[in-house]
Amino acid sequence: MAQMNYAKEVERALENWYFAGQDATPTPIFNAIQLGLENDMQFIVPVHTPDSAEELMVSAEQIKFKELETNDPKMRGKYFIPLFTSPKEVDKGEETVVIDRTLREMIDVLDYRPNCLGFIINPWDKKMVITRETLDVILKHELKSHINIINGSVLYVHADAIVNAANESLLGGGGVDGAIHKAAGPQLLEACKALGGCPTGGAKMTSAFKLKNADYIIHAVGPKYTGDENDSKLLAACYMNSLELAWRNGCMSVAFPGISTGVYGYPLEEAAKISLSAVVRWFELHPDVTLNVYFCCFRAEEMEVYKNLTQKR
Ligand code: AR6
Repeated sequence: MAQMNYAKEVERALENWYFAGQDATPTPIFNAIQLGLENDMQFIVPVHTPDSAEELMVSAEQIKFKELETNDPKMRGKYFIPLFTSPKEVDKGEETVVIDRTLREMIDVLDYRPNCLGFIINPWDKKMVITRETLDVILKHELKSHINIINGSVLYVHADAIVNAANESLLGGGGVDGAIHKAAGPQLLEACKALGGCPTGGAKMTSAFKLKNADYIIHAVGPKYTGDENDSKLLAACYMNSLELAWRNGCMSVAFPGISTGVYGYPLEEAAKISLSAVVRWFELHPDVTLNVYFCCFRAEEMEVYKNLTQKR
């Protein structure tokens, strides 16, 4: 993966954290930051105009910060350093000169900045305050693939890959398939034509085209529910093949709809159990891989089923 993509994953995890609402866990964000730390992830840091880039490397004195507006005398003069995940996030606020710095370098800066309380990632929009204490927690966080249940359409979740519930032709249809094709634009259909279809249980990948919250679309073909015992094998295969494809293409995050639970008629609870077991199985088979997986519940009853299942576990 390219260096900047780790920061992008932080940005995506932050978007989803806000999208998921109050009870959302920050685990995907911690995963993204930890993985980024291990891979020299760079953030964009606002600076006063540097005298020379070289001087900046040594002193880091030019880093801009925001002092706290507070009446508390103990907090006076204390501040946070802003870090941005992308130029788009920088552009949401006041104009500034910026430099790229690895998170590791920025953590070192804290050692000789006693008044600095920590960092604010993306302060102009969906921000996260990382105090020194939060940073300690993140540094101790154990990287681990994670399942997040999200209330909302897969189309609005930010992930390297979003999964489409397609049919064997891969040429579009109703439900989430129709919505994804509409959002991604006509180029998606052209790309799908070139794939030559896909058997039930399989998955194929394209670019996300006009869909801006993802880089890839994985077209997974779920089974039409018949009640036959083979249904569950094919549905599990869809999830496992999608994760395999995502991982082989360098993705760190994948968002799923409830494959086969709409037009294809798979009973919700059964399908939810199969999807969770399949993803957990894939995690077990890949203990050294960290993936942020999102199950997107478009309908209230889907959320209900996933919540019940995950609370019991
Ligand atoms: N936006 C987001 N999620 C949706 C939407 C939407 N507009 N519509 C449905 N879902 P389905 P399937 C969720 O029926 O059962 C197509 O015609 C829905 O709540 O889209 O696998 C294909 O071309 C459910 O969780 O897919 C195939 O022919 C999930 O998407 C066939 O339907 C899947 O429901 C596939 O049927």
